[in-house]
Amino acid sequence: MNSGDSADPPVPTLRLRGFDIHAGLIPAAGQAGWVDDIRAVVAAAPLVAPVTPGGRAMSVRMTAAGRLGWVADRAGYRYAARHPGGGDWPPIPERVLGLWHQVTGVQRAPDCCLINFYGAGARMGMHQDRDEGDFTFPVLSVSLGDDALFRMGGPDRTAPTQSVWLHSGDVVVMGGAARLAFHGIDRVRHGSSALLPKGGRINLTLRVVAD
Ligand code: MD6
Ligand code: FE
Repeated sequence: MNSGDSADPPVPTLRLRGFDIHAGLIPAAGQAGWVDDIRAVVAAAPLVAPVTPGGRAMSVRMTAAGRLGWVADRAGYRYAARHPGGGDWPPIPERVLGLWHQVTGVQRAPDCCLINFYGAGARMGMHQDRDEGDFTFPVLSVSLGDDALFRMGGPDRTAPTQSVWLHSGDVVVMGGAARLAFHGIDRVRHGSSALLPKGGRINLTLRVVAD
């Protein structure tokens, strides 16, 4: 169902390579409230420019909300109980939790809401989400702001891939057979959305870490 007005028509789900894509699930009129919530998280837990264990700068900037945040640095990729600056991660906003329960049907709250910010030129290489302890839970992703080209593959890097443009308000669920599928963001059309005054894209990914 929609997370906005109950009179909104139901949103059809597109299923591609096992990913469920709910286009426009968050109505345009509701998106500013999401951005306000994310700004409050970022004020308490600032975005950081992560470095891969191999020493390469990632082009996205990241922070998180929840019991655990996902971090990348020279020591590796992992979930951490604190922001790299030393503070606690803020709680996951209520509207974000509401969407998780509504869309996934999972009773348990997610442990982590990872926040990725894509400025001009940012992208994300093909990867699996596999730092969690239990892959029976899905990963839910929310796109806000600029359009992004999302590439979906299979359980190994050689599997054929399929791409779809994600727009502001789209929600993707990666679960079941697709839970360990490779995926990434090839490019973002900077300035394609007016949601953020200076452009950019926000992606939230919600995960049960089950540590
Ligand atoms: C992004 N998304 O949309 C990157 N991960 O910016 C992800 O890496 C992702 O969309 C797990 C499940 C869904 C996703
Ligand atoms: Fe991912």
